[in-house]
Amino acid sequence: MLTYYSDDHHLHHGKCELIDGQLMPCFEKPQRADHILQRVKDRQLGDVLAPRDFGLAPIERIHSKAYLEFFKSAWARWQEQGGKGDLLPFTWPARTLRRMIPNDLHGQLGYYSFDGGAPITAGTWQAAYSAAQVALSAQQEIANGAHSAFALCRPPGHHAAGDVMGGYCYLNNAAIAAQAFLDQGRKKVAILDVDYHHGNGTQDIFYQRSDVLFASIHGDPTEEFPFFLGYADELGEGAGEGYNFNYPLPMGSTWDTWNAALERACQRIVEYGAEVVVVSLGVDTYMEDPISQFKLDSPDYLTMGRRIAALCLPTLFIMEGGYAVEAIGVNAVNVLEGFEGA
Ligand code: SP5
Ligand code: ZN
Repeated sequence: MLTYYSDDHHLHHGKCELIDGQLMPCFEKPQRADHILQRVKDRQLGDVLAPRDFGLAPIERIHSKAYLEFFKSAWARWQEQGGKGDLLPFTWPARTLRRMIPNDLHGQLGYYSFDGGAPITAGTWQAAYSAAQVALSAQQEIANGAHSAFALCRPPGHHAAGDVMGGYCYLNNAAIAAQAFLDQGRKKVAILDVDYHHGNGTQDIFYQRSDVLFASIHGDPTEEFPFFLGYADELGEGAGEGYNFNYPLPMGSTWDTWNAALERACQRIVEYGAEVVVVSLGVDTYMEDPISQFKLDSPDYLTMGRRIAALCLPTLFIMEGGYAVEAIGVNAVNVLEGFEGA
């Protein structure tokens, strides 16, 4: 399997995030992708290629121009103000406030985000832009006839909606790739989101559409981030009704529970008649993950990959979360090796 990867991810390195009342070093850090790349090479998964540049047009199919313009220019505006440190939001248009776009940089940052977990640094735009190009390059590989490809994206994307960043995510790499398949003539794309957290951004983007089926297995949002989306009764809306499936699982879930949900998700993908599968591949379901509460073990990721392979569909793997840095390479590449029947 080919891997697409860009060193540009190093340009994004947030300093800290608020966890349990404490400012902690960001869990979403460059070493994550470095470890995965190293494991891809150690296991000789296949060649590692730099992305092509498909420009902004395929990104604009998912994200609004206003949002992209804001994101791209935010750091320079912050520097003009003499800003020190990362650019982080601190006020959001919650229920009792007006959903409007103020002039102020931090006001706009609140408007275009849903949490304080997506710091903008000097290189964040370039890193996120390159991650989207990595996803598009791997997508193109499959469009050209490959059965699978791995997009080693960083920063991740599945929490980002059309004009909202958050949860370490800025551009929704999986959604951008899924839309590219459709724009090239495919009619039915399934997104299988196996990250520990619900892919709220991806769900929102396709919630009213039937050309993308979204299925997500994740920590029960009653108790887990992102809290405000990801419940089992969210089935899609309008034309999208019946094309959204959430499998929230209790804290502490082990492989057996997780696997039963995977089986149900796979059945939906088969019933749908998907032509291609995009996997939002987070490995923060791992038992040692520092911010998550599932109990998958490293060999389980091989089994996961084998089950996804049994769908017998062209499959695009897009890297999302996973914060147990020492094990992230083994776990992510295990899914790919399981898929390939290694
Ligand atoms: C892409 C992705 O995986 N994003 C995840 C963002 C999660 N941000 C919220 C983290 C809350 C962690 N709470 C941990 C409590 C540990 N004691
Ligand atoms: Zn996650």
